[in-house]
Amino acid sequence: MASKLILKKIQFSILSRHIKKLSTISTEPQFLGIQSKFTNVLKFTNAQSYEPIPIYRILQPPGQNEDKNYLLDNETLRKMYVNMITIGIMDKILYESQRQGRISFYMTNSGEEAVQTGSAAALTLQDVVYAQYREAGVLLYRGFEISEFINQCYGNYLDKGKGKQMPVHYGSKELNFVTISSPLTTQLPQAVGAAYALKRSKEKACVICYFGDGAASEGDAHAALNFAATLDCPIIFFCRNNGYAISTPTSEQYKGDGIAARGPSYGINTLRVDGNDVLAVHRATKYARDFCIDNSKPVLIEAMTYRIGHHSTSDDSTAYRSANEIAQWNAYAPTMKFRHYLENLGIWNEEEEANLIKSKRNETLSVFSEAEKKPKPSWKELFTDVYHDMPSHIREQMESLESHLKEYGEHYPLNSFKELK
Ligand SMILES: Cc1ncc(C[n+]2csc(CCOP(=O)(O)OP(=O)(O)O)c2C)c(N)n1
Repeated sequence: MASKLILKKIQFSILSRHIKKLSTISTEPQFLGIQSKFTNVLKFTNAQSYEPIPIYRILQPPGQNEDKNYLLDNETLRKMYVNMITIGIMDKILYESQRQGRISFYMTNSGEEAVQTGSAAALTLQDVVYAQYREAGVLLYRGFEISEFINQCYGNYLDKGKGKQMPVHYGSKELNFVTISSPLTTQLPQAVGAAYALKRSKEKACVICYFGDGAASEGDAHAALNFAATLDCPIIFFCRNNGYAISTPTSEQYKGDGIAARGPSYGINTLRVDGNDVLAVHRATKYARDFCIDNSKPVLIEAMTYRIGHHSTSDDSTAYRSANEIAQWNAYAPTMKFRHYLENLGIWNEEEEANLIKSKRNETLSVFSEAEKKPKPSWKELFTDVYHDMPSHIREQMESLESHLKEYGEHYPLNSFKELK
């Protein structure tokens, strides 16, 4: 009986100590990793729970008033327009040259001139560019010469890549433009690494990484966005959402509110912009750049646009989209919108347009015929620049080809290759 009483007393004392302990905890512990509230309403959160992210724009359709709060100087405006027209002229000539069998492959930029030019004009040469392949206008704006584009497409001895890459895989160390690689999305995690290095160097610059809506479906895109957010990297993820990944329309690529909707879920400040409005793209990129650099954090921009040309010379887009759809976008082409704006400002006219087209066309054609005559890089360059120091197995292959050519050289077009001094 006595022992039962003692046991009860012990139990009572443990219980009262426990109650005391609970009453000293004034607030409930918070789940780690999120900041949210409790609810007693059980319902799905889905696309309908949110307002779609709006599309920022400045240039209005003809007949509507423009937002006059964003004025760039006339010289910049003209440079941007010249850039947009030049890409179109270069595209036309190179596209036709592929059709004639003079180069092996080409990809046009038609419809995306504003995306490329507006963003490029908001950057500095210190910013590092990682591109996908449809960003020739960015490189042109940074100062890449028409001859450099064409030499690369021909893979002649003046090509910086020494003919090792397919056409349109440009790169320029001087212009801080990392060489394009064909496998989609590889540039995203690499760009984040470069942004992390920039952060550590404390340089006042950022990385901009361009990619398509299709590339955004690769796993590497997730890794890149999450790394950039958690490591606070100064990078602008610039998605060119042009409606298609070759023949796959965006309706089959994702089911949510585009690419922009992913930004907030990664904790990344996000903008959606009218990619056919060069001024809006410029303003958004500048805003993003300032934020990235001042706060050492990433920004995601989704530029809504339309790929007017075929995906590449290997594609016939009329097999998966209507001529009417293309015509509709052609009527709202970004170059036309911008030209209208410049004419209204009184800094562009019909005569200047005709002169620009004529001079750029002539320049491109003359560079083109020069490039075509230039020899290819020495066959030996096939083996160099792959490794910093040539490994023995590559050296053996080079020597084997050398002795083969000594014996059978007459059967090869060796005089179309440059001699290595
Ligand atoms: C890893 C990988 N998968 C597939 C391809 C083939 N491919 C080349 S471009 C492309 C479509 C990419 O579309 P998007 O990213 O939207 O860019 P866009 O061509 O529309 O500018 C595909 C599937 C590739 N190059 N790399």
